[in-house]
Amino acid sequence: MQIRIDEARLQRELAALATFTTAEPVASGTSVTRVVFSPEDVRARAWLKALATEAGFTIREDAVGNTFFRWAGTQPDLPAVATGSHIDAIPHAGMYDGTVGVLGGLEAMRALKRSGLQPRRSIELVLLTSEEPTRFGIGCLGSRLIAGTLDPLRADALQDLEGQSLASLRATAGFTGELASVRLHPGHYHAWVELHIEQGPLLEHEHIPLGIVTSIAAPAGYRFTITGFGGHAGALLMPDRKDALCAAAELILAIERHTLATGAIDTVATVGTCDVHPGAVNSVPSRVTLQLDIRDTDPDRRERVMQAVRADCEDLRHRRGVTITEELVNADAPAQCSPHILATLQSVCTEAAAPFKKMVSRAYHDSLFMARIAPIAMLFIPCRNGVSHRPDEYAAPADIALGTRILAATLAKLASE
Ligand code: HGY
Ligand code: MN
Ligand code: MN
Repeated sequence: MQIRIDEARLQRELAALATFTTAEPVASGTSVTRVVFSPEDVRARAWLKALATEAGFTIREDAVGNTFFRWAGTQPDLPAVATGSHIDAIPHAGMYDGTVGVLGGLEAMRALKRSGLQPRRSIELVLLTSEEPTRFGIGCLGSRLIAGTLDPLRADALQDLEGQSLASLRATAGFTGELASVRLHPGHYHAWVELHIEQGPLLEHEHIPLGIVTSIAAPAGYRFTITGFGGHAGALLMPDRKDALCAAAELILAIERHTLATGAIDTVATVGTCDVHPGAVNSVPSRVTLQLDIRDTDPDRRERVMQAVRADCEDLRHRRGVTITEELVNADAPAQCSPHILATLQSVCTEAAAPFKKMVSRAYHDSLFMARIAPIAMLFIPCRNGVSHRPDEYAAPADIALGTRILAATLAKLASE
């Protein structure tokens, strides 16, 4: 079977998808902002559905907007083989994160169809809703609901910064029905394989075009609210202040210190947002909210960092007279990829004489949750300087085409089982 990837068309479609954005053009690359259920997200979804319809695939949308593009196999009742990713993009992101897996998956299915393949198992491309935590503070909403790891009522009550709930936003976007109906159960899929840019420097640095992911690190998210005693920046004397931002600064540095102290390269932590109240230059901050993103391939080691941070919070409460509350947003387990799918990917790469490297994914992906209901694996392609979540994110057309071709051959093998 000869699998020919239409590289030029794939590039055109990636460029077209990047136009569904609110980001201003920048000189450093293609800046994309496409927040879930925004008008540009809704338009991008419609554009993608038109492409899939043109390719002859059937379409199903679930109650949260996960969208399933299906190519029926000769034995359609067998559990399907699936691939997919996301098209939502954080503010001022690049144009390849997630989209390579969705448009690469679409082109892989089209290429297999062009090759004359009649898959035994159906092959399904899945567009997963809200992989990024931008709007609702928690990532992988669509795949969490598929996996049953997020309570549907809690999910529908999630709100964005304007106080709009997931329930209302998904309804406005045209997605109705009970969120509980999103759940898929183990056995629903025969296999899941996600194509994604590495979002790190290793493949490019080692001049290797493909990464076969063996495990996905476990992310956890926490929200800390520090409340002190603020007031007039001139009249409130220093001994009378309980400056919430100074306390937050100590907490942020403590998080960095305890993360580095593990000595493990796989333990990473970032305080990515810091909301200061009242946020006026001449007013002593009385309240600060921090969002912490901490990850590790070892969840116990991640928890030990959190214990050390909590001890420092206790010290800050006493020394600075502030209150500090901690809210758990998510604390997920890592995912191990399926030995069988890893072996399949490896054999496809070997047959294609395509060099590959086995590696850990430190970024999380929808595959982290699809692993709860199906055997999974991920296939990485290099990205320039390891840059991601920035407009200068870049993946070479040849790398995207190779990743798509390996994905296609892997899907074909798995669909024949
Ligand atoms: O943050 C992540 O790992 C993913 O890109 N959402
Ligand atoms: Mn991302
Ligand atoms: Mn991604």
